[in-house]
Amino acid sequence: MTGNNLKNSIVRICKDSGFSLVKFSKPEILKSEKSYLENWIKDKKNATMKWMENNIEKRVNPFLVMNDVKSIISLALLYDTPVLHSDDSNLPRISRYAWGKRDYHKIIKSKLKQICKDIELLSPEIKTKFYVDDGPMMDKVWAVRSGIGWMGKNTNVINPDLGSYFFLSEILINMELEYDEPIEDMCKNCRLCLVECPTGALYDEYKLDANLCISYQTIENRGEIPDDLNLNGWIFGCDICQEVCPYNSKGVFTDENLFFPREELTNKSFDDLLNYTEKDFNETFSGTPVKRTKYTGWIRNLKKAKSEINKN
Ligand code: B12
Ligand code: SF4
Ligand code: SF4
Repeated sequence: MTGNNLKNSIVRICKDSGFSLVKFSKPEILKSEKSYLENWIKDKKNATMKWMENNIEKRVNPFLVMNDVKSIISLALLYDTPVLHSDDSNLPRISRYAWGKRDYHKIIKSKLKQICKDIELLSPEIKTKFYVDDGPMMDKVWAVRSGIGWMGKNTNVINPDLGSYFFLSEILINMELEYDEPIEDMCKNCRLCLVECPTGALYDEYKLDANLCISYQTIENRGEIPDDLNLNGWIFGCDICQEVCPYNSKGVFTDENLFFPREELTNKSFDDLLNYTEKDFNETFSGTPVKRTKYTGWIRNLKKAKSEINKN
């Protein structure tokens, strides 16, 4: 099979499995990204996410992940649905990526496992390896290099037609395939995300301080949330800097039923959710992203967000 035929076959396999975008980039050691990442960590912008300080060499060097990698395939899987959060600001909000019935890591890993099997069947010399989110790969960097989208000022990867409500993943492959080109940054003079981020976490264009980010505080922080950081009703994750982005108003949605919000969470009050026992919490959120905050984080987030609403 020639390079182009192989690339087309791979794109078809990935698209048949539900991925909207499949783009290819050249594996390289990430030099400027490494120094940006190191400075970001030195400035403690990673807050308590200590794991980001580990394996830096591996995260910026795809050859340490797969020594004979020749192409990196970036994939985007849409997760937004036409369902909107209630406009009642007295109700707690869970971010769109997490309110569904199953954790995206599980959904995507099972798709990628099958895709890699199918790709390896195309020729006996092909070897692949896949990652989504929790591996030693910088998902956004490879997505930008392959032209999936540009790095937005809100630090999410944005595609001009699809917006930014998609998960990113990669397949590393030992075959040289035609690389795609990065695309233009279309943020231009817009600064809506910086203006609307309620906590100042986007402290400059393309720069995020996790300490101030509601998403970090409600998902990753295992300790106390600073008193003066208002959660604005969000109890798990935060979508504000994507909701205000003009590229997310095109009505492009997933057809994956598992990403649609769970009925038992729709229009529930703070008190309804505070009534969950640890057992209820574990049963309700088993196999979903919300489980990550654990019961103590769940109750902490709910109590804090409720008290802030009561003060307003
Ligand atoms: C850590 C992490 C977080 C942290 C930090 C977020 C962040 N902006 O980095 C927290 C917990 C806050 C977070 C929140 C969210 N996350 Co998150 N997160 C990650 C994770 C695991 C690593 C990202 C990372 O390395 N950050 C470190 C910083 C330094 O990197 P960076 O901002 O990307 O910058 C790099 C380059 O762009 C470049 N760069 C950027 N600016 C500049 C400037 C210069 C001058 C140079 C030279 C280079 C450079 O260098 C940097 C690398 O060194 C990735 C998964 C992965 N494995 O990559 C998911 C990931 C980024 N998250 C994702 C999502 C969906 C979210 C949320 C939307 C979830 C939610 N609704 O609450 C929010 C969005 C918040 C936001 N505005 O970014 C998706 C994004 C998909 C997309 N379309 O872009 C990812 C890719 C997960 C996935 N596999 O789909 N996340
Ligand atoms: S996720 Fe929320 S808090 Fe974090 S940068 Fe975006 S708007 Fe700000
Ligand atoms: S809101 Fe505007 S500045 Fe922010 S990411 Fe979207 S287009 Fe870029």
